[in-house]
Amino acid sequence: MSNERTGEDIYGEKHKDANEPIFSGVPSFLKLPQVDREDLAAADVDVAVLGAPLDTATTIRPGTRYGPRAVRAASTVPSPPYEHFNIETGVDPFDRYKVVDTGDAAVSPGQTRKSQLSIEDAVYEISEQATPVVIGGDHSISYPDIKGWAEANGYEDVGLVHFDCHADTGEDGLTGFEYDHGAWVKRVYDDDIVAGENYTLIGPRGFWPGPDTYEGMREADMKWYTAMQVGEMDLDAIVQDAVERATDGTDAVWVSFDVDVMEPAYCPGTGEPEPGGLVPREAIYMVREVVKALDPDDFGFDVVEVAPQYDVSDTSSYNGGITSGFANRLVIEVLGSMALADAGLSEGSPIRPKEPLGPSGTVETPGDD
Ligand SMILES: [Mn+2]
Repeated sequence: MSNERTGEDIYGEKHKDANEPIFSGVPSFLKLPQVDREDLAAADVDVAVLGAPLDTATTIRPGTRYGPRAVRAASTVPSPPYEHFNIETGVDPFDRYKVVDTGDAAVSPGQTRKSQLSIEDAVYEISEQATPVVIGGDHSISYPDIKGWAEANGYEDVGLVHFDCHADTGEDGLTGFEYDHGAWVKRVYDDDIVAGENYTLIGPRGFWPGPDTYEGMREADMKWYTAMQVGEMDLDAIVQDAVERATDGTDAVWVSFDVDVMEPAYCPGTGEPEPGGLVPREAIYMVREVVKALDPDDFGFDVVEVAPQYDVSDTSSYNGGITSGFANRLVIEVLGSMALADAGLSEGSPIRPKEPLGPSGTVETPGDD
């Protein structure tokens, strides 16, 4: 895509020099520059990554406290960090945005609410200067994520596009905790940050929450597309509906992605896997298209529930398992779509073959005789 600056302009000499082997060096996200949150303004940052390693609001299998570190480890593949031209979308977000890693929010296991408020403060601080991209942690972090981001920007009405196996609209969690990872949607709804008609859930299935909660969602004008419907329907129709609902009368849109929306075969590294989920192409496509249709200046994103100890693939050398790798990919896709939207483009400039795709019809095959 045409652009006035390049990654080299943004990242300077490090743009080339940082091309070191993937197993070497300090694994910040994508090995991007590390900047303290209080220095974001001086560093003229566009997008800031934050880790939120909290998992004590989890009721089933814990372990997402290791999520941010695992996603960072997976993100160092491939190198170099500042060149990510996506051959399908034809866009390199690092030619447009200065993206940095701000490290993790302070958390204290055993002090769940205090940790959530610390995450809220960190996201607030980031959001005063940059677009927040938060890597969890369990899904309870999305309440502080959205609150901190909305307060820093003065957003009163926020749209929410939520990819998840679970609605997370429970009044509280399995054991009654109000700030449980299954209750954060109810918290933003009760706080009047997200109205039901601005909320769309993509990918639910299974048995939780129960019918009473879904009745309440229906009454609140919330909408959802089950995982089976994602498989059956035109993905563009789902994307268009979710975007229209999220942007209707709102100031900004948050996209929240729980990796357990995925079929566990593709994302086993999560606390509560459920059969019958999305395949990566469906998820990547929808995330791409949703974010492309939003205003990148009034936007935030989190990816949550990566629990690397349940992951498979290359976890022993700690270059990340397949679930961590998927979460890393989603973040890069989000950045790419933001860059396209920021440039006013609906698509980038992928390099394509000279010949149109499909058989040319000019070659005689034996069957023609
Ligand atoms: Mn979930």
